Amino acid sequence: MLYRKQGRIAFIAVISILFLLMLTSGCVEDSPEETNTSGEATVFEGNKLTPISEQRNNAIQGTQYIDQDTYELHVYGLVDNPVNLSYEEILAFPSVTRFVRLDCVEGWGFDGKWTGVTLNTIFNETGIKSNATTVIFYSADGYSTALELDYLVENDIMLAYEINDITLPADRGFPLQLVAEVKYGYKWAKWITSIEVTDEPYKGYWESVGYSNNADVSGPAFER
Ligand SMILES: Nc1nc2c(c(=O)[nH]1)N[C@H]1C(S)=C(S)[C@@H](COP(=O)(O)O)O[C@H]1N2
Ligand SMILES: [Mo]
Repeated sequence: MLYRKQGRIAFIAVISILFLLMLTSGCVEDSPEETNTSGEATVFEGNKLTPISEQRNNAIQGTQYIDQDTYELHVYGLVDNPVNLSYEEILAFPSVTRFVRLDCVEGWGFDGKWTGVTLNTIFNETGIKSNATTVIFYSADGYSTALELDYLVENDIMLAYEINDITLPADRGFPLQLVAEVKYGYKWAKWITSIEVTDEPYKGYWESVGYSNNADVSGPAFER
């Protein structure tokens, strides 16, 4: 009798441990419960995401508040067909979603799940003149930055409108932030209103005071 009772307890213990192991091992990784109380995604493709509340934020003039009903993204310069895209038109393009880390040159960073439209999709609408080399991003706060056309095209870089499955909050760049993968945070323009395609090198807000215009996170922060 006693042995039988111990056997049953051992059996229950083993099942409980197996169940706990299953819960923590990733067997339930893709369950829809991978969100926090704000409805934010907390994991994406096995990568842990930094909650928006713990993500730092940097802006030269504070938060910009953009009205989505009157917003237009202007794309012009060395293109065949300049376009003015409404917020709705931007959302209607095919979207991409990726896990990407933002590293500010000051030493902080965070991991996000980003959703948006690629510049290749937009350039497909506008066409690009063959002599184009550089793309400049202008923002509502007077900020600007630029990247090489080849970098944007080859890496299929996106303009994000969602972070961790949440519409980009105003303080984080609504309606669009450039997800400049593997580049320092100062290339990640927020509140983008215009995109100019050019054949001249361009130095943006931080680049013009000495920050690297290449801005690879593995490279130097300052230009020598
Ligand atoms: N329009 C605009 N975009 C901007 C900035 C800014 O001041 N204005 N700061 C840049 C810098 S230095 C960093 S580190 C990132 C921070 O992005 P986050 O607020 O999404 O963390 O935004 C970049 N984009
Ligand atoms: Mo930054």
